[in-house]
Amino acid sequence: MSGSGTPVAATGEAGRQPPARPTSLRLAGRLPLALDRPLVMGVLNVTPDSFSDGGRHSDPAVAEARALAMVAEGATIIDVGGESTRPGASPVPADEEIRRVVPVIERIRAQSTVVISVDTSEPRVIEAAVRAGASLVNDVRGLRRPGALAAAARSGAAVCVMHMRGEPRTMQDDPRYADVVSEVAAYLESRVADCRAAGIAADSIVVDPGFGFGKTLEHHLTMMARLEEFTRLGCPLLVGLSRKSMLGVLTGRPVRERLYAGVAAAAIAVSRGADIVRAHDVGPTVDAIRIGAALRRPRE
Ligand code: 7PM
Repeated sequence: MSGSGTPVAATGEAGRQPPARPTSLRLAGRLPLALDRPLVMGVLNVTPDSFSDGGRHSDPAVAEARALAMVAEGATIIDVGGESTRPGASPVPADEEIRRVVPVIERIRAQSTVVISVDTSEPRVIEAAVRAGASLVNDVRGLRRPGALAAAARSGAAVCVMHMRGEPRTMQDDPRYADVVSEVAAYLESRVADCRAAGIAADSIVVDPGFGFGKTLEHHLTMMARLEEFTRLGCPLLVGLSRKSMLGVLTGRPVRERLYAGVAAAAIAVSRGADIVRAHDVGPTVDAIRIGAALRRPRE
């Protein structure tokens, strides 16, 4: 199993053997999730202000129907989020986040065996969401809020720790890195170590370099070109590129017209080692990542 104690340099010095990545993800209260093929995590925003679906899913019945449609299109995970991480968005009180996500999680859980993930940074939301049926905690803040890491560990859920420079409010204010890949990898490595120290199993930790979170186009292109370096952390790798501004910059297209760019990016990310792709357009992404998987280098 990975995470056997020796710190892993993500910079890949010659001669260092990276830890083998787990072939399945251990989840709260259910069978492990096989990672022998890439998976799609469908995005379900239950905020009244989401940039790409305009809060159309804030009614629990509508959100449930959207989740089941994504399952039918081939999503293996549904990521339910009640806080907007839009740059400059105002914070949502935990009670409000719970009111948004818990009824939706309960409804999906009652209708489907799909893996449910909760996109949150708040300890009380983590607790309530896992109790309602979520088995993965996806945190853009990497479980750095006071109490979040402990709440995730107590819940038994798997976690996805993502890299973000600063906070949503400030993350796009002139981000600078000497070497974006090594800095992001070093951050993820330290978050994984903290998760392990809090008692989270090595095969319950997913890492995500955080496309769109405190990086310029140049940084994004560098992370894509060198995506395989993140697999050396020894954890399953998740990426979210769907509808993001880098696709808009490269194509000149607004959010509603970024489908083809997004599926191209998903296929390439999978060909370079991504195990899970977070996407709004599930059906097209399922097809795209089949191509990416077929074009993967044989794994170490
Ligand atoms: C505004 C800006 C609204 C950004 C929504 C977003 C990721 C995530 C998000 C990701 C993981 C979006 C993002 N992105 N979680 N949550 N990885 N793990 O485009 O890239 O959906 S929110």
